[in-house]
Amino acid sequence: MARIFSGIQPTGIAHLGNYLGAIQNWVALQEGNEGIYCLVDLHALTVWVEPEALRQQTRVNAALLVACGIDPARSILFHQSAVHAHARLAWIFNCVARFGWLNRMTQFKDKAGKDREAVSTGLFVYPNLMAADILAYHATEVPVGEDQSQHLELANDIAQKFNHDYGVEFFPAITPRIIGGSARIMSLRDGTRKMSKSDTSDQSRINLTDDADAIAQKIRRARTDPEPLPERPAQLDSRPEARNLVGIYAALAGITAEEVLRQHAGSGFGPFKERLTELAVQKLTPIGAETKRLAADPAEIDRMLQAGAARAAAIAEPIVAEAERLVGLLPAR
Ligand code: AQP
Repeated sequence: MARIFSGIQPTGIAHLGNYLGAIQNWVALQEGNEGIYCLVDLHALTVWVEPEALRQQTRVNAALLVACGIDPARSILFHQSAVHAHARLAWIFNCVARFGWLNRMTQFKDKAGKDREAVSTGLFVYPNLMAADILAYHATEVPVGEDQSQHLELANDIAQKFNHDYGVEFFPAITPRIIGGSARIMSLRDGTRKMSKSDTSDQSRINLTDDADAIAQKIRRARTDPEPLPERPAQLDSRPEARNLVGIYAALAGITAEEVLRQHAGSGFGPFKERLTELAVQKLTPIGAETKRLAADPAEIDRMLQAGAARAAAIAEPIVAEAERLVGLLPAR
C-alpha cells in the first residue's frame, strides 16, 4: 500500500483539465492506497486572490472532490493551512533548494511573464512548498498532470540534498504518477495553452460546476479549424485545437484518440462537437449537481476538512519535528 499525496489550488473552481489530468486518477487510487488529498490554499496566496473568494473556493473545491468520488472517510481530505507542518518544512526547504534550481522552473516563467520584478516571492518558492507538502508525509507516489513533472523532479532534488547535507536517509524518493495521453487538457480558446483556473476567459475552460447549457455553449464556441477529422492522431499534430477536442473526447469516453478517429474520421466539427457535448454533459452534470448540494452546507464542509486536518497532522507533525531536529532546531515543546 503506497502513501499518495496530491493537491489542488483553490484559485478558482476545478475544471475539466484538473478532472481528467488529476482528480479522476485520485479517485481510482483510493483503492488499495492511503490517499492524502489537499486543498493547497497557501499555494493559492502566491497570486492575489480576494480573501472571501478564497474561503468560498476552498469550500466549493472540497465539495467538488467529494462529488467526484474522494471519500473523506477513507482518504484524508483537508486544507493545507490547517496543518502547520507544511509551512515549517517549506521554510527549511527554502534554505535547502538553490536559487538556480527555482530559476529554471517553467511554470514560474509562464506565470511571472515579463514583469518578474512585480511577482510575489511566494510564486518563486512555490515548488519548495510543494516539496514540503509531499515530503511532510513521506509520501512516495504523487499523481499529477504532466505540467507538474518538473516540480516533482525538484522535490526529489531537495530531498536528496537534505539527506546529503545532514548525512541521513530521511526523505524518500518520490515517484510521479503522470497520467498517459490525455493528461494535458488545453484551453478551448487556444490549443497551445493549458486549460487553467486563472485564465481570464471563462470560455477557455469547462468548470466542473457548469450546467448543461454552459457546457454546450463553451464546446460550441471552442476554437477549431475548417478541416474534417482525419484518420490518424499524427495528422492532428499541426492542429492543436482539433487535437485537444479529440483528446477530451477520448479521455471522457475512456478510449484512445485512435478509436475516436476510427469512429469520427471525415466528420466536420459541427456534428463532432454535438457528440462531445452529449458526452461531457452526461459525465459532468451529476458532479456539478452533487457539488451544489454539498456546498449548501458550509459548516459541514468545514467540519469535514478539520477532521481531515487532524488526521493529516497526526502523520506530518512527527516527520517535520524530526526534520527540525535534524537541522538543529530545538524542540518546540
Ligand atoms: N489543463 C490541465 N490538464 C491536465 N491536468 C491539469 N492540471 C491542472 N491543469 C491541467 C492538474 O490538476 C492538478 C491540480 O492543479 P492545481 O490546481 O494545483 O494547479 P495548476 O496545475 O496550476 O492548475 P490550474 O488550473 O492551471 O490552476 P491555476 O490557474 O490556479 O494555476 C495538478 O495535478 C495539475 O497537474
